[in-house]
Amino acid sequence: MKRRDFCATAALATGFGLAGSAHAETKWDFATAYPAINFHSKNNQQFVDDVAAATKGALKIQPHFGASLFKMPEIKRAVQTGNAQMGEFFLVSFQNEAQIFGADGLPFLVKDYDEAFKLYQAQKPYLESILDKQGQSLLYSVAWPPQSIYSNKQINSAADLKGLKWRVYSPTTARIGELVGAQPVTIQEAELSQALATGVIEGLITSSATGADNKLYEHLKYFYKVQAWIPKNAVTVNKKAFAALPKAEQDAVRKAAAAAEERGWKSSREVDARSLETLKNGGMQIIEPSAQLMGDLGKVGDVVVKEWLEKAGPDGKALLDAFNKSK
Ligand code: PCA
Repeated sequence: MKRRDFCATAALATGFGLAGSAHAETKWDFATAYPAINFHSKNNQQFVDDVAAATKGALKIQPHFGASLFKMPEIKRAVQTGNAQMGEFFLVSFQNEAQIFGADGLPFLVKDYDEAFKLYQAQKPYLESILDKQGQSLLYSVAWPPQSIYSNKQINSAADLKGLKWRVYSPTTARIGELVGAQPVTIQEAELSQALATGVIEGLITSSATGADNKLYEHLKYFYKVQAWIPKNAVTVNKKAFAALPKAEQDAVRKAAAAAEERGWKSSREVDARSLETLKNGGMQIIEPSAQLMGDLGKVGDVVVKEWLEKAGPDGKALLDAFNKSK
């Protein structure tokens, strides 16, 4: 899908002829999975606009929101193979490929955004090296708001999750579901509303933002603010496509990416506060979880972290050590 067209319109219009003024224009596709109204999507749009402005239109990136080009689980591979030059995907969904991708989905490791950012710094060298081996380069990574529990019934302890049709998006959320005796079902964000409307799921763990984007209050009544982890999206670029750019355009992409990362983390915090209001206004009960529920989830979390460490080996341990030291 990569095109590098020679654009001579301007040259012709001003009468200078082709040879001197023709300039190359590169067009990229940017596959994303979340709706255009989502804050990651808005941040990506700003990134695209910044690149267009900095390169005076020489690098045109076309974002495709809402999983319209590829579904979320396909996006990483699409960038790897060059079927899309850029993509955004949810890191923890790829934990089976490399345990490092799941580090930011481990329960109760971080207590707030500041710690989530520190965990990211500890995780980043590993992420960069794995992605590089997969033919892509990390441009930026932005956190979702903290992950909390939505349910169609009251949840006061882990026992209340038993039998619940539990939407999952990662190996860890599936494992948690198993440990509490829920019924895990994998559903992509783009299909959430439909899964709720048809009764395929009755509860899930996700952010305030995703709850607001998908009007989850139309189907579910309870939100338990357990804030179990703060996972991230990653935006990557195909290495060959990036290498083919003139140096000035590469610099423009990196610069816009750094700005997008900073802006994205800031808007994530703001969006969390705003989305909680939206949920409340939509009729959802925002509830502080009981000590029993937090205690139960803490135990489940310990099992999950232990199992992750076993699978992640020395790199996983070094990552967590680096994070703990930086806290
Ligand atoms: N929303 C996305 C990923 C994490 C989040 O908060 C989802 O639920 O799929």
